[in-house]
Amino acid sequence: MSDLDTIIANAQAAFAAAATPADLENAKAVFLGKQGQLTELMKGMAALSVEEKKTRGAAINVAKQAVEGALTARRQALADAELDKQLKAEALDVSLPGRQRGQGGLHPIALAWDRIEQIFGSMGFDVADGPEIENDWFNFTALNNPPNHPARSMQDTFYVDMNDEEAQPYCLRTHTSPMQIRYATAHAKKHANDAVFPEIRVIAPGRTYRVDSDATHSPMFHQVEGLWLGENVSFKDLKITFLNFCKTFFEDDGLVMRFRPSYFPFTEPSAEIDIQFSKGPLAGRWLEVAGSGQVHPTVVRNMGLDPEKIIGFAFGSGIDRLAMLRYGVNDLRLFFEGDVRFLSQFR
Ligand code: 2NL
Repeated sequence: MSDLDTIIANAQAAFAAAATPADLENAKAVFLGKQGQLTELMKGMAALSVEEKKTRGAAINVAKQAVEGALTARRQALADAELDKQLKAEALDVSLPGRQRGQGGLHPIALAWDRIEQIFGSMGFDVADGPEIENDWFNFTALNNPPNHPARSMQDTFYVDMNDEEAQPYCLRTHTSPMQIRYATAHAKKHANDAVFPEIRVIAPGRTYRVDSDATHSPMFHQVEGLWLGENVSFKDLKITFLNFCKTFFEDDGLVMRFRPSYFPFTEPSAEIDIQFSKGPLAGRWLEVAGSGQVHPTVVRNMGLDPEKIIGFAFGSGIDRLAMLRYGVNDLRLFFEGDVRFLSQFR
């Protein structure tokens, strides 16, 4: 084997052994670099005669082309292998099912709440809003609660320590009435000088709090109250309004309603409202769904209105109970556990 054939064979072996492009470039330098074996042979031709230069030069060139060919082939092979590796790593299985986004939904209490606002809205009722931490005036006093009424006791009401001994006590509101007192007070101020008093028609839905926790009571629950005040608003209006609400909310046109005498400090006279479904698993049973009454003159006065002129009614109902009856839920606690198996049924 000639010296050139040996160089070609060595170059081919060295290139084949190069596992990376960097290895390959190092191997290339050994044969084709400035001090590479073929370059050195070229330099060595200076001493040869013209004839010898021709044949030797041509032979070296053929060898150089063979080495360059081997180099190019190996470069391509390494690049192909790299691309192959990358394609395998990034393989995309187009037959896999797509990733699905979990579908959410409104909580049944939120659904009931929305329906309540929608139905009363259709009868001209505005929606009031207000703080969940209330002071003594708005939660108790304005509503004609006597100073030592049991509802004010620490056993029934969550008190909030505001670090201010001088201020009136603060508590988590025990009903949503305070929002209506605030709403009516603002309304009275705004229209104090109007020739004709514009009616107040408002509902107050929201979270309420009482020290109470068992199978049928949650320390946080939801209430909706309604208030309709004007110069000529009567119990008849309460009856037609609430009956229409119940028929629509429960989707039962044959539903019937009755009033039962009751007592609340903020209304006089007062009545419990019972309903009876005409269909469904609860048909024929009387169910208590709200308390109501004509707003007490003292409460009307506490709103900044004249009880000799302004009269009307109010009612209060539990949204949680309305939702239980509407959606057939038999345990109040299910609403507050956050179990998806329960919640997903209302999507
Ligand atoms: C019940 C009883 C009731 C009211 C709430 C009310 C509000 C104002 C003035 C007068 Cl601003 N009354 N609210 C009246 C009667 C009953 O709720 O058992 N609720 C679950």
